[in-house]
Amino acid sequence: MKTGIIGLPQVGKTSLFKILTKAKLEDRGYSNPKEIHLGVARVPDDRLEKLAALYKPKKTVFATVEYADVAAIGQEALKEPNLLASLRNVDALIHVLRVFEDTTSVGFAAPIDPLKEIEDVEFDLMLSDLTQIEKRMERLEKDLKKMRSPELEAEHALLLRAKPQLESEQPLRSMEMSADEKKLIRGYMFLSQKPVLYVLNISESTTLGVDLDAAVEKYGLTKIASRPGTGATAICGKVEAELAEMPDDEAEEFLSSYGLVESGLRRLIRKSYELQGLIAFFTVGEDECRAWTIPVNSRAQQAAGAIHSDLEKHFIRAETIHWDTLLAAGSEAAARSQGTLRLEGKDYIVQDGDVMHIRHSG
Ligand SMILES: Nc1nc2c(ncn2[C@@H]2O[C@H](COP(=O)(O)OP(=O)(O)OP(=O)(O)O)[C@@H](O)[C@H]2O)c(=O)[nH]1
Ligand SMILES: [Mg+2]
Repeated sequence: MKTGIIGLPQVGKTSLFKILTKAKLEDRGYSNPKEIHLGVARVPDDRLEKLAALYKPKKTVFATVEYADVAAIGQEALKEPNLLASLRNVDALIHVLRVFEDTTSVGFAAPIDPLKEIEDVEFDLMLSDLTQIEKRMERLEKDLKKMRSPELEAEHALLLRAKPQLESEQPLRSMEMSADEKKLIRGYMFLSQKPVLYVLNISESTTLGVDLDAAVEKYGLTKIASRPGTGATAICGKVEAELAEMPDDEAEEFLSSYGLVESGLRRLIRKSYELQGLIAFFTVGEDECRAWTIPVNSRAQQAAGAIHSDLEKHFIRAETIHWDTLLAAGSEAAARSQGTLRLEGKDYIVQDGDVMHIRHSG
């Protein structure tokens, strides 16, 4: 699962990438500013931390997400084949919007207007998709003249629906599609179809005592964020950059001095995880407590496959309990005697926050 960080030039994309992945880019020999930076971030999870406090395992393993700091969008950028290819390859987008003023740098003469930034970047994404559709349709129409096939006809019909959608400046993520159509369209990796999280990069002075949801409302993103496959949040890049360098207890104090209860970065990572329809289940023990990432609505047997393909193959049952029920019971033995530790079969739909022991044969 990879998330691409996009946005107009100089809005704070690389800064966000650095705090997300704790990457020290200058140490890693990224010499070319056009190079795509890749890094991994830990998905913060209070539930796993609490489970680890109960089990005191040797190792606690958080879920991770991969981020790509692609490059600025705009001015023909999407016509560059390398950039376009890496952007097509991501599963979701984080779109950074500038809400900070920086008088010390040049080029910040433009007024702060996140809605305009969304419009501009979305336009480029849609234009790139439209160009791709037009090329493919030309080819398809030629092929269909030679030979009619139901697959090609279905594809053609779908593109015929997608084209006017883009022409009327509606991203493909808001087009209704059946499961079959989604499958059919997947191979195109359309940019405007990818789920997007808009991130307002707000200035440190406005964060004082301001809650981050209020920023989303203030800059007019609430309505946009309710569209399909779309979310919005805010962070203060400057504050987060300082936070990233601090030990946890100091970080907490620092946050409260800004009137914040939670780091915006934690929320951001979690939101981008949710936006992709991902949930976590846990395995626990004295050796290791660990979060595993699965798509929402996964069955228990598929979830076992996230751990190991053998567990999926030889799956018998899963001992299951929700994380907070387990914590309230205090131990698995106590939960078992209370009857809250259940045995679930292969078709059980795993819930976000389930703790599971997979029983298997062989
Ligand atoms: N005041 C303030 N300045 C910021 C913030 N985030 C980034 N900047 C400044 O904005 C400039 C651009 O930041 P980058 O993170 O390099 O932005 P970018 O979007 O990666 O830029 P390009 O890759 O060139 O498009 C730098 O001078 C940063 O110091 C912020 O939250 N507050
Ligand atoms: Mg950059």
